[in-house]
Amino acid sequence: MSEQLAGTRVVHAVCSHDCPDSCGVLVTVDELSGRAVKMQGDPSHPVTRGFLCGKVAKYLDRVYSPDRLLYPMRRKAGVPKGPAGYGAVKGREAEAFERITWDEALDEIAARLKKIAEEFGPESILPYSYAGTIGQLGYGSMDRRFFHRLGASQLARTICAEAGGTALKNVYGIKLGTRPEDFVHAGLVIAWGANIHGNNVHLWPFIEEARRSGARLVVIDPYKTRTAALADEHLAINPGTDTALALGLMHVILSMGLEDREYIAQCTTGFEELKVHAMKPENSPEKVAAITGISAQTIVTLARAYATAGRNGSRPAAIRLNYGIQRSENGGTAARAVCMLPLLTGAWKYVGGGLQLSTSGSFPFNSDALQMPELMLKSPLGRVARTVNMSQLGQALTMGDAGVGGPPVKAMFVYNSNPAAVAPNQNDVLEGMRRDDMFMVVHEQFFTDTADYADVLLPAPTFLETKDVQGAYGHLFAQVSNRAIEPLGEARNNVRVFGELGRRMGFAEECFDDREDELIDQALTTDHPWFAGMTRARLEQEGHVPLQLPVNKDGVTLPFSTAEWFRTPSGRGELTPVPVFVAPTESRGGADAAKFPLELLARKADNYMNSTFANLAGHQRMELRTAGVLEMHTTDATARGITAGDEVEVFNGRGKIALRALVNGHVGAGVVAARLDWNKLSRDGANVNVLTSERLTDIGGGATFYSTLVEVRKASLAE
Ligand SMILES: Nc1nc2c(c(=O)[nH]1)N[C@H]1C(S)=C(S)[C@@H](COP(=O)(O)OP(=O)(O)OC[C@H]3O[C@@H](n4cnc5c(=O)[nH]c(N)nc54)[C@H](O)[C@@H]3O)O[C@H]1N2
Ligand SMILES: Nc1nc2c(c(=O)[nH]1)N[C@H]1C(S)=C(S)[C@@H](COP(=O)(O)OP(=O)(O)OC[C@H]3O[C@@H](n4cnc5c(=O)[nH]c(N)nc54)[C@H](O)[C@@H]3O)O[C@H]1N2
Ligand code: SF4
Ligand SMILES: [Mo]
Repeated sequence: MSEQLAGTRVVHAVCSHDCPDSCGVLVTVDELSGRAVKMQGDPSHPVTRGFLCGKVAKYLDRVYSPDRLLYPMRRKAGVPKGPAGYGAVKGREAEAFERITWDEALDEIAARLKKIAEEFGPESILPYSYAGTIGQLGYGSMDRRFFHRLGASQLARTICAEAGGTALKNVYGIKLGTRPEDFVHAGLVIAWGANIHGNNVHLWPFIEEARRSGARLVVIDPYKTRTAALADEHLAINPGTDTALALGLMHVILSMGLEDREYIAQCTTGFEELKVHAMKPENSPEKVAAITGISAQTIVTLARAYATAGRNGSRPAAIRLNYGIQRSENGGTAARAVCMLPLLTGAWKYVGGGLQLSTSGSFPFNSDALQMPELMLKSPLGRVARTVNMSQLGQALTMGDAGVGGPPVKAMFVYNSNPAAVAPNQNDVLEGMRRDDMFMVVHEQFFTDTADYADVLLPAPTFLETKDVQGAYGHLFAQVSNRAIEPLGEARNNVRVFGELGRRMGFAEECFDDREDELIDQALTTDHPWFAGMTRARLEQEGHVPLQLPVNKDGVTLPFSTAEWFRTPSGRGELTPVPVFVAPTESRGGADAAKFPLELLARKADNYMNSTFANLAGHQRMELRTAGVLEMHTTDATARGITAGDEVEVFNGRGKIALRALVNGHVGAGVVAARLDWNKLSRDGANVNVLTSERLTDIGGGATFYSTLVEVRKASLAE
């Protein structure tokens, strides 16, 4: 435990970044100055247990960064949209923007939005937000009320998890899985498209504890992540082939009769059909080996180990499936296939067995009360507005009516997101943002790549500066995040901005006056038994409160151990429609491979959070090794006359970027990797997303960042 320093107080907060862990955080605040002086993990949190990841351990650098956007600003007359230059994060904006008051900013936004709504219809206004904060209020409450009442386009928030989340719901009916604490009881852990050490580090100690008791960790990932490097076995699967591998494992399990027939009979539907399909010769280990690049022997061994774990008193098998496999064209099917494995072996029956993809669906927050979708009917539209898919932003902004099926986008309001850097097919996104006939507001903490295109900029607080309530997608505790410090400068949180804007628009409904505590109460108002006793007062007192999940006769929570847990239409685990492997168009087995033969993994950085933190010197130092780098296999480098350290051009039909070749054994032949950054920090003002496509996943309409074909050439010296 930490000693409390004299003259300070300690405030319980929750890390609001888009991470499965949702850490409990203790912020030490100096009473006199009101400044946060220390941040640490809350040791009493049962899952996050007192430590923070490397990114957030340095969080005060972010909060008190001299580069914060602290005041509302307006683009100066005549200054074109887009960055003034590259390499500078701060300093250039003074040339492009002038400071204004909040009143001026809100009046201008309201006037412009009103005019645009009258002239083109309210659906020509597009909100664009994702998960800058995953607090319930910051992620989606007053903002949704505002856009619903306005009649603005709805945004399909698909950029991250929609394919996998929908897949999980298709099979189980609910986003829920093995508790992280229970991984200590596993005998075999499979990290499947899951960079646990990099992206979900609080699961790691539970896995390490299991390994000390003899558990094996197998990582299935085309890239040698930190997790893979630390594992017992790394299976470097060919990208986009996970459906084939899952079917191959099923083939072996069923041929050997290792399935759990009793569990299958009680808890699943569609088994016979799946069995016929999985047993086809096309799913034999040999055929699957040719597709996945994993040997037939390895597939047989893994299938047997997986299916027999948990039997005869041995420790069970747990799959940590994460969102890596579903950022691929057929990633929804792949996620469904993997989700079916524990239904065949009955791994759910054992403590420490099963699968975890996301636990977010187990928090019964009352999102209807927070977001009030019924306000759409009170808008001038008088009906539910059309939906625009955020993973096709380039198309929505550049193709007029054809891109959005209705009035073209004439205004965009960006908050909780940095689409200029994170959205696919970046060249089209930036072309759209450059349009002079589009009014753009950006609510941000920093001068991001997206801020460069704003007409009006609004300052946002960090999670230390605001109050919220939060669930998690990697554990089962609800938490309240208290405001530790006053907002810096003139920062205003999402709730306040959209409430005040509602008033300026003349929306008379009282709901636009609700503030944090009222919204938290509304979020918790439900008679769902899993939230029994979950009140704001209790959360404020205890910091974190566990969900009241059902327990069995031994008092143990065992999701999907019995049929009552399933929320599918059949009330069972659904094994149909049977998953069928189809090679992504953009993969070595796909149609475009002749032209662009290399599979690019356009990855996340271990020390950033998507594009967040990329502008901070301390975080950049931790990422030095992979900054501006293309990781290649020696075969592919040699074939192109490239040696480590060479400048290379990475290109396809959508765009190109200049990077430095790194031959480090992290990728296999045919695969290259580069990671996200801020565009303006790179020499040519672009990041990997100039190469990624707007093609959508097979399920859920998600983005396909990991189905990207490219070619690489040595940069010519003349350039
Ligand atoms: N440090 C850090 N932590 C983060 C984030 C971050 O940017 N940095 N982002 C946060 C966010 S938004 C999310 S959604 C989560 C995501 O957490 P993860 O789901 O772990 O996300 P990814 O890193 O996208 O993908 C995981 C792994 O899948 C691998 N992969 C790619 N294609 C395939 C494939 O076809 N098959 C298989 N088997 N594996 C494949 C990738 O190489 C990667 O190592 O992490 C969160 N945590
Ligand atoms: N190539 C490639 N592209 C990817 C991915 C990938 O793996 N590869 N990952 C994808 C995934 S999984 C995701 S989730 C998306 C993430 O995309 P985004 O959700 O856009 O994530 P960030 O880049 O973290 O940007 C979030 C922004 O929100 C701001 N913010 C934080 N808190 C608040 C707040 O309270 N109010 C307001 N107004 N703003 C706030 C932060 O300052 C930050 O700039 O990126 C996707 N893009
Ligand atoms: S980013 Fe994730 S691991 Fe890091 S402090 Fe936040 S919740 Fe915890
Ligand atoms: Mo994400």
